[in-house]
Amino acid sequence: MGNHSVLQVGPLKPSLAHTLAVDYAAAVLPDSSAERADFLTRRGAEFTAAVTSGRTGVDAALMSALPNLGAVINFGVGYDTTDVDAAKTRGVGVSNTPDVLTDCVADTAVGLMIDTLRQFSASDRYVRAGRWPVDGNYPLTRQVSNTRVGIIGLGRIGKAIAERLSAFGCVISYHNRREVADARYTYAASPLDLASNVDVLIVAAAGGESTRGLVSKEVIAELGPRGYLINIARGSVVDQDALVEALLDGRLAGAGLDVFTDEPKVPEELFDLSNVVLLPHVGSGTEQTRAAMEALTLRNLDSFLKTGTLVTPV
Ligand code: 8YV
Repeated sequence: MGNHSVLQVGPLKPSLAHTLAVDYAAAVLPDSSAERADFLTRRGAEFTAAVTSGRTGVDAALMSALPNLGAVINFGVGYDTTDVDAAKTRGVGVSNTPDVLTDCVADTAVGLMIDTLRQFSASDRYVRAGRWPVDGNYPLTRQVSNTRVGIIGLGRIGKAIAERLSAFGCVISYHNRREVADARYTYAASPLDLASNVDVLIVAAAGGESTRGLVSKEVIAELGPRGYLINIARGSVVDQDALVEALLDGRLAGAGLDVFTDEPKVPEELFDLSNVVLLPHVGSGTEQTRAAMEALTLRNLDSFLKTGTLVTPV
């Protein structure tokens, strides 16, 4: 593989980290900032490829400490932690792992929506706490089928969610940067417009600066006390403080969240609410999908090392 040298940036799936170490003799970027600075001064110029995940990414500062970097290979579809503009300026390619996780993330969105509206997790806790024989039947919850669902971000994952929920008889509308030409769903020009016409708002937009806070305090207010928010995208797309306040005050019917602004930190004020479902960012987390993501990550790495091109560039 010529003069190539591979750097692992941040924790990765153990089998992927193992392959990188054994088959590619990859180095691992140290965690502590003192060690990291010393490592980069000594060895920064060696590396031509960095393998990372959405959790860590390669920012502009790290990129400039890796002057011979040619590619950032990202395990995951979201790459908001990598500075794509800086990469472009430097002629560094960036790849991600699209398509292979679409089904699992869409499954998660639908599962989370059902759990949130029907309160299955909370009902399970009710049974386990021995409350059924003592307190009687569980309170009534909200119907999922035939609801009006708004999707923010009608990309691959957004479309897969829409298809699934169409089978539930849900009426789908969406907001996207641009109207999607072949979409069968009603377009809303803004998140606010979308929120005013739906029972459930599902966030499926990419993270990053262009979508930061798109689900604002005003959008949450528009959803209102009968509305639900589901987020399987990135915590940054939602004003999390406003969301927590609305949930605590009963100004929103409920929320299902797989992602948060400062993972793995989750607002503890939400822990006691039965109308809120909290997942530890498991959207793509099945054996099958993670194996496919790993394989695509390695295909991108191999392709870059052999030909200088990426299989799935962003
Ligand atoms: C991964 C994700 O868990 O693909 C993404 O963007 O958020 C998830 O599939 C994550 O990237 C792994 O770090």
